[in-house]
Amino acid sequence: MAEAVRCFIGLGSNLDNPTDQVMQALKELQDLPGISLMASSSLYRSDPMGPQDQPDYINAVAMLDTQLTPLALLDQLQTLEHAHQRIRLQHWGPRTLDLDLLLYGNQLITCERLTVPHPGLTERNFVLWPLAEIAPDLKFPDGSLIQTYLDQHPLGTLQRLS
Ligand code: PH2
Ligand code: MG
Ligand code: MG
Repeated sequence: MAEAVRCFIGLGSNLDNPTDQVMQALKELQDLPGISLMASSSLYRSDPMGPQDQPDYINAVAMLDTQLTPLALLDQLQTLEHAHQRIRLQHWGPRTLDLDLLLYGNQLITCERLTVPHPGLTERNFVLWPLAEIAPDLKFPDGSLIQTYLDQHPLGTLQRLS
């Protein structure tokens, strides 16, 4: 069997009880075939990035090991998004569940459906802080350290929930 690859997934929701959406999604990730959930961050409340006339988000990050290929993993994530009644209406607009593949081992992936590392990864405090909580020594594929980006994108109004 192929060796498992360490991956990180960003979770976000700002509709229909976001806390439940994210907690439920973490459970569902655990149950997906070919995926082992290794760790999950706390939940964080964040101000919306993008259009401001939308509710606050709940964000979190999950660490998993998988034997799925990147696109097979993406299929699984999108199936989960659909199961949460995710509808794409507006760019950066409100959503019941967003599951972003942030990192797939040290691989660089650019294809029509997928860009990895996720382009927003090193820019968004609501991704960086939960990621650093579960992987404080993480090195990105380009060799840069997560701690460097935390300094550039401080916690600000981002709130870690207990
Ligand atoms: N996701 C978006 C758009 N804006 N804002 C926050 N705070 N958190 C998100 O996860 C988020 C967002 C599109 O994916
Ligand atoms: Mg997103
Ligand atoms: Mg997305």
